[in-house]
Amino acid sequence: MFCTPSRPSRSHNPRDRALPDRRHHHPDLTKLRGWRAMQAEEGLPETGWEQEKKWALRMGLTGSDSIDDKSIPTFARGELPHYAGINTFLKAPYAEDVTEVKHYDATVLGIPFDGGTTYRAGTRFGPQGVRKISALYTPYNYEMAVDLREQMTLCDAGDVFTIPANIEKTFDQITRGVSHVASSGSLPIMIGGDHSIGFPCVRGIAECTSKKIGIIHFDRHADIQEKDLDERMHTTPWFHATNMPNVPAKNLVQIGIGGWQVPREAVKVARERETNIITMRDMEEMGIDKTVEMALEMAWDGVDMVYLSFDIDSIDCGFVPGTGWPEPGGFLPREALALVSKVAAEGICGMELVEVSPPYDQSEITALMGTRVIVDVLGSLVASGKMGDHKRHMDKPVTIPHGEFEGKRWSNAT
Ligand SMILES: [Mn+2]
Repeated sequence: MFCTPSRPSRSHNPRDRALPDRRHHHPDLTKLRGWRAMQAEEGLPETGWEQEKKWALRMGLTGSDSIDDKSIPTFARGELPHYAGINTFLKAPYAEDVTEVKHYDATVLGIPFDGGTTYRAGTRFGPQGVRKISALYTPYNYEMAVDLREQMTLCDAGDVFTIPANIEKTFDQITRGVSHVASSGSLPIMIGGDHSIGFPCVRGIAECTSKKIGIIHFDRHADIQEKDLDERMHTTPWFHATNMPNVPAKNLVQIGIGGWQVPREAVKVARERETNIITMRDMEEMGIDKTVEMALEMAWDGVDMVYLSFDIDSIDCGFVPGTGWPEPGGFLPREALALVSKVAAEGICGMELVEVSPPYDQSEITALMGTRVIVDVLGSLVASGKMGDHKRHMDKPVTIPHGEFEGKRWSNAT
């Protein structure tokens, strides 16, 4: 018989085993995050999940008699199965009537536009690509010990109606859509689209407030020149955003900049406007915590809220091939996720995920990475209790009229 006498035997009393400090598999086990997260799950409610199951049976009819699990409906509704259904982001409710977004803590809106692209296009399919792969996620994160479905409300308002051949009209549409969501008090989460949308997205929030906004921008590229190829392209959002009186350039913090694709024109503007650039190498040398500490200090200095812009190409192109301007030497996925989580833990007034281009993607890994950035931000906002903090600053809400219609669409109902 093999035995290990130095190892204390495990108690067989169930009451003892339920107590974390009585676990003896290893003396340090209870110090690990893995252990703490396992215990924390017990404290999370399940009411949202119970409600969703009942809702699914109401919407999708009860399942066949032969199915033992009576929560399974005939028609797939909500989270399960992950391969089925009509995909909104994270299978969140579709706010088809966008006047309803005010009922949700956060609203996802797609911005399918790649007219600002100066190399590879395809980001007009970004929102649908991200929504599709987002279906494989549950709303629960083990390490954060958060369950988004239980701890926040989320909807997907669908896409802004962009005008493919007209950047300026598209910008106006985006600003209008974002300002509607921001005015409602819901947190706007934009899925691009190329990075030209950064300007109209920030403008949409800036128009709803008398307060000041800082920006934390993850990218390999500075994106701050005035024009590119004679237009306001995806290389230009921060020039125009920081022209707005309540978006000071000194509160723009750009993290991950570097490589061989930063136009010198942009550097001149960054220098003139005194933006703050932390290169990939800076981050590597300082470490994640110090990088975030500096970034937050500079972005939040004298402003009331911070906007988060995440260009997927800030991650090493080996992980995100499906993007418009791939560049080697970027963040590792773990670094990027840790950075955005820590930034979000201080609160944000909105975020955008840009430059996911599904036609160039492989096995949906770029879209998957983009999804992770968004859900990690949401998880961090929930875990830190900062979800909804931006609302009080939306002191100049805009009202956009809706059309009049009564009856049913595509229906025989009278
Ligand atoms: Mn970029």
